[in-house]
Formats: sequence, C-alpha cells, structure tokens
Amino acid sequence: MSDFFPIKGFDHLEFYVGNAKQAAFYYSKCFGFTNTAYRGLETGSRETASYVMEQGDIRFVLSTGINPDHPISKSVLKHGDGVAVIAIEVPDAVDAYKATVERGAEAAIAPTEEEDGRGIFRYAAIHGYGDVLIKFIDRSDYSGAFAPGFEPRYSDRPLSYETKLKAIDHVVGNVEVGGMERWAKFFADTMGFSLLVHFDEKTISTEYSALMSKVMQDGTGKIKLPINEPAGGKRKSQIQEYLEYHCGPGIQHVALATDDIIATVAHLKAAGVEFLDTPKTYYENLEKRVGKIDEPVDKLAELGILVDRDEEGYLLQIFTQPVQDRPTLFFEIIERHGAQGFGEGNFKALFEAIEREQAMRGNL
Ligand code: TYF
Ligand code: FE
Repeated sequence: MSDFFPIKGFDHLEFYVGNAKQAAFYYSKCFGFTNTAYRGLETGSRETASYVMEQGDIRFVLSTGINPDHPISKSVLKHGDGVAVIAIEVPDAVDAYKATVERGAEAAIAPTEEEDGRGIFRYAAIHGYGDVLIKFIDRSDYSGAFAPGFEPRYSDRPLSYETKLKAIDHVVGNVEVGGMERWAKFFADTMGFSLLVHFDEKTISTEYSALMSKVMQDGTGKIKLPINEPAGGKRKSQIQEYLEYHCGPGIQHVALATDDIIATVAHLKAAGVEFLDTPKTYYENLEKRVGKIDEPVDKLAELGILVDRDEEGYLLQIFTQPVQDRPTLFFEIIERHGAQGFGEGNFKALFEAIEREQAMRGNL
C-alpha cells in the first residue's frame, strides 16, 4: 500500500495550552528547545499567542487563547494542555486535503493561502480522533519564520542545549473502546497508511489491566501513529484513565528520538523533568534478556533507561511523568539501534510503573 499523496514528514505539533509564555519557558529551560518565532499581541495577533520551539528536526508550536471564547481557550478548558494538531509537511496541501476528504475524511480547514513578503504559505486540515486536527502544510513557496504573522526570534542557546533531541519518532493516540479499528481504518482508507504492528491485549497486559494498539505508518516510514484503546482487566486501564481526564480521545505520548539517550536523560533529569521509575530488579540479568548491548548498563540503570531487542537490533527508551496536572500527555525519549519496534519487551515493566502512578493518583 502506498500513500494517496506525497508526504515529507512531520512539520510540527501544535500544543494548546493555558499559558504559552510559561510553557515556552518549560520547553526551553527543561527540554532544551529554542524559541525561533513568535506571534502575539506585540505582533498584532489579538486572539492568540504562539511560540515556535525548535530542536533538531523537532518543531513544537505552543498556542494559547487570549480571550475565553477562543476555540483554543475552550479546548484547554475541556482537555487541559496537550497536543491539538498533528501537522504534516506535504508538497501540495490542496492535493492532500482533496485526496483525504474524497476518501471520507471530515474536512476541518479548507485549503488556505497566506502571503507575506516571504512568499506563500499554504495549509488545510481534516479531523482526526477526538478533537485532534491533522493539518497539511506546504511551505515550498515560503521562506519566512514559520508562517505569515510570526516574527523570528533569535534567542540565546537554551540552558540545557545538550538535550540533543533530534526528531519526532512517533505520536500516539488514545481512543475509546472500538476506536482502534475505526481509526486504523481511517488512516488506511483516507491517507493510504498501512499497519506496521498490532499489539493485542495479551501482549500488553499486567496482572491488573490491558490495552490494545495498532501502529499505522505512511509509505516513507516517517510518520508513525500508534493508536491505543483500553481493554478489559481487573482494574482501570491507563487508557481509560487518560480518556476520563482528557475528556475523550486525544494524544497520549510523543516519542522524541535522540542519538545519545544517556546525555539526553541526564540533562532532562538535571533540569527537573520527572520520569517513571524503573525497579532496580529490571537490570538484573538485563544482558541475559536482551543480549549484548553496546551501552554502559550501570549508566542505564542509574537513569532508569529501558532496553528492548527485536530481529533488527535494539532500542533504548524511557517515559516521563505526565507533563500537566491531569494524567494525560507524556513524552517518551527513544534511541534506536536498528530496532524498529516500540519496546514490546518493556510493556509489562512500563505498565506496572504506570499502574504504580495510577494508584498514587487514586485511579486504579
Ligand atoms: O508507543 C508505544 O507503543 C510504546 C509503548 O500506554 C507504550 O511507547 C504503549 C502504550 C502506552 C505507553 C507506552
Ligand atoms: Fe511510544
């Protein structure tokens, strides 16, 4: 199967937040992003303020509503802070919009052109799961800072510039029971994505809870979108907990790739980012379980980094705590050494760690 329109890769993720100025500070000071462009009252934007944050090939846009009636303010009231838009760069946004809408996607933003002295910026959007928008961006005729209306920012290097985050590896959605099939089919039918892996409830279960997941991928392998749904268990699934606090389907985690996870996690931890903890027993017999790895195991253990191996190689990964008061969005940091999986071998240890947190929140 191949895509119904060409895809260049992730363009950005847009977060809707209650206070974009402070969120920008967090992603800069703790995660090592640089603010490269801004739009707000000072630039003539009366309704919203947005901060473009960049690191490696990763671009986050942090947006807030300036009045209570703006859709961003309403989204934040309902969902809390989180990722509201998955923006994909394409060579032709009209073509991407038409291709998907013709195949049954629900239109959200009709093809739009914005022009300034730096060229023409084109975009369109369709609806994804929950209130998430999937935006198509064509910046091939645009050379300005991010988009028209934004002013470039020439910030100093952020404090933790050594975080070395490099790219968006995958973006995961949580949907309601029955939604996994439906949304996997949506990405297949409207965008031509194909199924990379399917984790059934037996692969992803602990003594107490379970979930199912299908990973959908575009033809180039640049866009990987796993979709989780809760499955039955003795206690509440972490996916159910998310759906309750987020008030519906939405983005659960964003995995950020690095080539030096030890340096990245050491910096994030020093900057105050909180991670799920990994029991010391995880590292007993580690190399018996995953084979020989080219990493200092004592350092991995010290930082709580998880290891998994598949036929093609190994990967290292670790998960943050939720990054807002609601137990909703969190980040994964991942370093791949050949492995193209998602850390299946770690699911049990990971989900047990999440359940310990759920218990502390009174949500089991
Ligand atoms: O993206 C993945 O599939 C892995 C594992 O609730 C995972 O990062 C899956 C579900 C989940 C947390 C992590
Ligand atoms: Fe993941």
